[in-house]
Amino acid sequence: MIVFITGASAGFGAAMARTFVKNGHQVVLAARRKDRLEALAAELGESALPIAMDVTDKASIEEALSMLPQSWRQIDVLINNAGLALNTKPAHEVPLADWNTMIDTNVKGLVTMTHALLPSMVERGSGLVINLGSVAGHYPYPGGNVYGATKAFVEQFTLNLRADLVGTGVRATNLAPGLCGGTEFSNVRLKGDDAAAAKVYEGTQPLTAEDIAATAYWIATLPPHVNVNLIELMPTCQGFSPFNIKRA
Ligand code: 8X3
Repeated sequence: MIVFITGASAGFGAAMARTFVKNGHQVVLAARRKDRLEALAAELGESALPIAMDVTDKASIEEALSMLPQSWRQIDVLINNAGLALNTKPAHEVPLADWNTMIDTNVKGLVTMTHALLPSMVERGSGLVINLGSVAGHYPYPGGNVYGATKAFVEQFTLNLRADLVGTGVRATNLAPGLCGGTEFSNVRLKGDDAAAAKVYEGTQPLTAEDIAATAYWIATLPPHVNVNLIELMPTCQGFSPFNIKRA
């Protein structure tokens, strides 16, 4: 299989790249950070092709796709992994720029990548789009505001893709993880406050990027007649909050 992974320079993306390559597949590593991509590509060998690109920039996506060598053009699996959370403050305290950055990447970037690669999958009668959702798209929590809303978009977009793709042979999945450690997710969300980021995982045994990679690999290697619409994972130590009722 040829697998195209966005946000491949670290975290889930890098773990997924390692898993697919280890199992004999070719992986296009797409991300903004060229040096990180090249280091990962050097580790993975010739089954990995690094491409520097920004999912929030349509021209950069088009240029990257146009530069793919002929033998790398039939993308079997698109993993829309690039995404981020910014801020844990309540909605009325978050800068609008943070909201827009999340919408640009998690929503518009994911949609633009899908729009670019879906027609060729439909033409070939096979393919798979795995979108990285989140438990934050299923359950509200304080400080989740626009991040959770972008992941709810991912959920509904994926299901609507399924509705349109029935009969085409192309599959779509929303892979929605909960608390996951060992990635830069919380460092980015908390804007470089690494002590606060570490605290998010204190005393927990969170999911790992390898758990997510194993799940993506399982989804991608199921027989072609099986479509996982949605899969939600949490670490065993995570659960649901009770409703929050302000009493007088
Ligand atoms: C991130 C998962 O639990 O931090 O997508 O909201 S959580």
